[in-house]
Amino acid sequence: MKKELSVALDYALTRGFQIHPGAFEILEGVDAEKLESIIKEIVRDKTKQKLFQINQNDLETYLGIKDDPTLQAEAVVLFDPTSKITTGEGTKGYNALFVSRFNKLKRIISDRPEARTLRSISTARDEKSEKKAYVCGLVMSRSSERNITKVVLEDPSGTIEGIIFDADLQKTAGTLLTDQLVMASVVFDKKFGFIIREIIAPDIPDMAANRSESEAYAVFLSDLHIGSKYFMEKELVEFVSWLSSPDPVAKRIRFVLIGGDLVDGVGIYPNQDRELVCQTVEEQLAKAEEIIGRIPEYIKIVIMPGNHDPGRRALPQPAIPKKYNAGLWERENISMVGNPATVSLNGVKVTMFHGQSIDDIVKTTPGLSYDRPADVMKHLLRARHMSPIYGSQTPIAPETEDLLVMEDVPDIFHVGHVHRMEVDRYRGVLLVNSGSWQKQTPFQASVGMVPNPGIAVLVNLKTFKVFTKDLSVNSDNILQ
Ligand code: D5M
Ligand code: FE
Ligand code: ZN
Repeated sequence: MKKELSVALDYALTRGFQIHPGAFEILEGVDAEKLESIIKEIVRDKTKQKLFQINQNDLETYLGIKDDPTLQAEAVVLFDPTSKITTGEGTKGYNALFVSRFNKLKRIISDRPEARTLRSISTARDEKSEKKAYVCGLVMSRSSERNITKVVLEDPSGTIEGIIFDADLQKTAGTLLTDQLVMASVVFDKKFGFIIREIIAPDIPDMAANRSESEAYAVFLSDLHIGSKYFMEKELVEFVSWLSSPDPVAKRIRFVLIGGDLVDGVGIYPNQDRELVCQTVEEQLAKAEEIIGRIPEYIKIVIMPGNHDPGRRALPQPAIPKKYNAGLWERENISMVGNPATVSLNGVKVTMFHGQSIDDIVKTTPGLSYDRPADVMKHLLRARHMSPIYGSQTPIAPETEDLLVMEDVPDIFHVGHVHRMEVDRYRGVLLVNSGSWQKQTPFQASVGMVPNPGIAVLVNLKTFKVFTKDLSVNSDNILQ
């Protein structure tokens, strides 16, 4: 028994109280530092009432953990690419994809006041105006040499190369992602050609977030990698058991979101079989179902795929196909969605994206690192696109509609993939990278990636207060 618990029990017993076994069980689950005040308050109140027994009901009332019917649990899928996937053919498909990207992002950036005088690139090039003209286009390239930066933008009418002299603006230009859309003001100079004076990203407006009316909590998880030798099964099972414990926070949880890499998959990287404990996707998903099945049924669960899950590899990804595990699909409290997806939890809009593009962005953008995934997430919000860079490591399918454009601004942006739990905020949006439940793999150790696995992120959807539940304590999650 914990020392704090025996002290609390002694306090009640020496004052002539009897403690009911049901009450004792609840007390065992209460945080040590809260025990003293809880017991003192109950003893004080019940002494006044001359009732010298502490039962389960007393504790549930005091802790506010009685099943609260006013706690809403409404999960609605607002956007899911699964049924919208209509991949085009080859070059034609990619042309359609980029036309769609340009049009959608131009519509978004047109809300900016500067867009009132927007010119097409060919018009701006013909006019060669010495007065400021605004153009917008996808970033084809950016390059820096000898104190100047050059940026090439493309819209459906043509391309334009602009030069930047200003040091601060060169820094901004240095963080532009290839194939993202930006608006730029240019002036024509007889000696240098077009000089860029401003660069404006679509970005998100500063907005007050939607809030849940009741204090329901959501849990953010990702990168479980079930089936891998390094999957932290003991810790995840312990966390899942905690969900049905009498802990007052656990009792308020109504949603669990899983942001991809539910399982480790098969044949994802060379010689993966040596690092698997379950050799088939079906076996891995059966184990996933067994663990997820222990989550109380009143909790709504959303499952999105990542690059390790079955289905297709290219973005956008459809939901994990039913043929691999019908059980997950058949559960009433589970929604299987594609990647990316947007769900409403009691009115709070959550955009979920596994985060594959982070690898390409970290590699090509100065100042970004795997340790700070939330900074990369800010770039995605500014670009209003989940995966702008085309032709690098992240496979993107030639969809006729670009489903990776972030059309709606979320209240919470949930990403995973890099196995580093981090929480931040950007312009009223809560950024959650939900880390992982897989210990450091030999590959990660070889490239110096240090994950912080085994931490669940919990958000009170009314107050947006964030809590973490760290199950990794005392577990040797780093190989080395
Ligand atoms: O990816 C976890 C992280 O590790 C993610 O940032 C990519 C990186 N990673 C994993 N395997 C590789 C290989 N083979 N090359 C490059 N980067 C890699 P996860 O999706 O969980 O495997
Ligand atoms: Fe992962
Ligand atoms: Zn991943």
